Amino acid sequence: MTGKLPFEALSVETLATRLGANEALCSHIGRDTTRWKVREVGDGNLNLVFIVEGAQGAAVVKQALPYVRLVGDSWPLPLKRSFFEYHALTRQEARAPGSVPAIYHFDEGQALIIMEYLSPHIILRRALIEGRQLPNIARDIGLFMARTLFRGSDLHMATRDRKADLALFADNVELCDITENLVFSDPYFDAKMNRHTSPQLDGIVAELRGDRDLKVEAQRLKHIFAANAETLLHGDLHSGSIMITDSETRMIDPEFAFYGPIAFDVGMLLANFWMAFFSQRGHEQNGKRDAMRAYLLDVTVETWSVFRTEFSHLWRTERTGMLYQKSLFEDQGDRLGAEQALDHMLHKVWTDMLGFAGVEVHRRILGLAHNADFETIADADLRATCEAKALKFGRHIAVNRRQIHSIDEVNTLAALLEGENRI
Ligand code: SR1
Ligand code: MG
Repeated sequence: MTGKLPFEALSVETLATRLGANEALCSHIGRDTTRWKVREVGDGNLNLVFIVEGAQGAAVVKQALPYVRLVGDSWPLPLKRSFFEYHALTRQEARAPGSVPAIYHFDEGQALIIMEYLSPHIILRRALIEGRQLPNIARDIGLFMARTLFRGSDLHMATRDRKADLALFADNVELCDITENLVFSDPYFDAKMNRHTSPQLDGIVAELRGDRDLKVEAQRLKHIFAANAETLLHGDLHSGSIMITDSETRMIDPEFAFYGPIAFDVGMLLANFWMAFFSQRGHEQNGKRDAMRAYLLDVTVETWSVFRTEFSHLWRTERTGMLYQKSLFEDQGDRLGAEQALDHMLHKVWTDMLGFAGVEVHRRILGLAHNADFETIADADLRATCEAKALKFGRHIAVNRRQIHSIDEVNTLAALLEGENRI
């Protein structure tokens, strides 16, 4: 296949014929296509994902479709998201080595990326629903976020390179548009594709949509998201974008990558841990999940702590960009000045992170794209009870984010809400 052919979606039936001469794929899995086994395993909202197994190994072939898979061809979406995913993966690998799948081949015209098959990894969200406690995720994800977010910014990069990258990713307009609408606006009015557990949540949904402080805050956060091109974000760093084993963690799917605020990835990620926490009550058929709940809150504490510590370390050792130059601080013997600026920056990340986390929780319960943590709770009353607690939590941290000073405070609130038994 060459990039010059018109785009054509792959299928289980056509993949071997169409990619049988692809050198990168053949060299990883074997050339004998009669021995290839192809499965389509995409369970995300947007793309096709194939696992191709050959005599020598396996690989993943991910292909964008010209529309949103979740909705269908009534919602067109450009193929170029594959280009942004490819470029984001290469930068993430350079900035946080070993944190993403290896790329074997990219075909822009066919919007496909051939990459490492991660096995026996599973999606982190699934593991959390099953009640598995993974020992390394907080450290691995905290390091990934600090390294990619610091090293992709003007704190570290040569500003000419960062500006070129900013221009490259600025064209990821349609994927940003999805986030701008689905995360920051749709949950707060009667948007066409919204859905929620009804009638159980009707009352609280009406309350949130009438909540002026919340709506203003969501728009302030949208403004920060759209107008603060600080660093190259993953852009969709939820627990469905992370693959794990007991000892390994890899981030996948950065097709929403663009230059935005440092706090966005951190907030989205922590929101997904808090949603996992609130959903545990719905997964207690085989026993109580008290230990899992305690684990999840510990994970939020450790993730934030690892992120802060690594970001601070990089600030002290790799601050080579045009922001907060060492010539103004350390080179003049003013180490405290550099520490003061770091404190200011981390405080802003903290405050904005809470806001982004709050609206991410809301959109997964009120908007189009729900998450399996809640969706797999079959009993609608039980699901609504879990969701209502999460909605209250999201509202509190989004609106009060400037008055909340520690992650222990946030987790105390989560535990209090979790203990409540009425909606
Ligand atoms: C229409 S796409 C819906 C959601 O799926 C992706 O994973 C992103 O989270 C997006 O917001
Ligand atoms: Mg995705």
